[in-house]
Amino acid sequence: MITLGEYIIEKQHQFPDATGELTQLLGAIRLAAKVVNREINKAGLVDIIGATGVENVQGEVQQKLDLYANEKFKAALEARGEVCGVASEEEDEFVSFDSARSIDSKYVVLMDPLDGSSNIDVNVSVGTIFSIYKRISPCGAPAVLEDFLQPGHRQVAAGYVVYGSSTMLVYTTGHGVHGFTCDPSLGVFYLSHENMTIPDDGVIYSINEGNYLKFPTGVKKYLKYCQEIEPETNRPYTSRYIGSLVSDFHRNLLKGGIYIYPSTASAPKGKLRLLYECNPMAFLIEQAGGKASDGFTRIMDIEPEELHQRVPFFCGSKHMVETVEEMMREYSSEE
Ligand code: P6P
Repeated sequence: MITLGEYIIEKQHQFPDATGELTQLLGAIRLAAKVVNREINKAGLVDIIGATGVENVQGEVQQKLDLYANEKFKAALEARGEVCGVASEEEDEFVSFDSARSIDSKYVVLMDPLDGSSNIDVNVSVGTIFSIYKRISPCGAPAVLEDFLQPGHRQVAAGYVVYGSSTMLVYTTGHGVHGFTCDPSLGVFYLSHENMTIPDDGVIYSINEGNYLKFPTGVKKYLKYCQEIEPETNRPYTSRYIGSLVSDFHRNLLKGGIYIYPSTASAPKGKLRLLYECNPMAFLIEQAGGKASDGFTRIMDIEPEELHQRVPFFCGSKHMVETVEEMMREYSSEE
């Protein structure tokens, strides 16, 4: 039984300039995850679920736990002094940490503090997603926008917390994907899934088929392919869609599968955000042997243009993503 903290320290020699700062940073995320987990587990018992009536920059009504999680992760990251700034789904602009202990720090964090929060009131699992970069701007100055608008292939670490039937923290620093399960009696994350890999093929597809009529032709063709009866290729596949990216991603990572949130007629760039949803998940899935693209371009090669930009997202088992990409290319002229 090795704890998350012990594992990070044991592996920190893998970091190019292991000075313990990234170790400290991941420790801050671990702490905030425990605090948020505690509130989620009793959300039904205290006045903390439900909407605040306030809209975030996405135009989405913020759930109280969204804001709670956002504040706890920001506070933990600022207090640990390894981060000079944070960008969040719940913040219109990035937040620079200008205190003496943070202004010289060399990392920035981008996060979705509580993804899928509309599921909280119905007791469906939700998650936190985080993405970590080295700053570009010089130490001693506040973080600037360019520190956050970096392509995904420059991430130094990424991960998620899934607050499900058990609470797990899954992360990568570019040396494989490793999962830790929280023992609620001790509040300790123990290594439970070392070197997680996604099967090259799967039989699960995750997509909101309610948007079918608005999908690109390539996606419609892929859904038809998934639903054809061909036992020798294990079709028809199984449709599983929780409405919580972290939960769908985590299941597909373990069992094989594909998650698709494509562009639609009403959302030409799709719904998911490049910087704090797609890039971290893309880093994880590639480290696990899978693939992530916008249907045409590798997610981690997309040059960001603004903090909350959205991209179409195809992510999961390598062969499944390649199959739908082929159909997207074949029918792209019909859009
Ligand atoms: P829809 C949650 O809001 C989220 O960002 C993801 O977690 C989830 O997969 C998706 O949106 C659900 O969106 O449009 O299908 O309800």
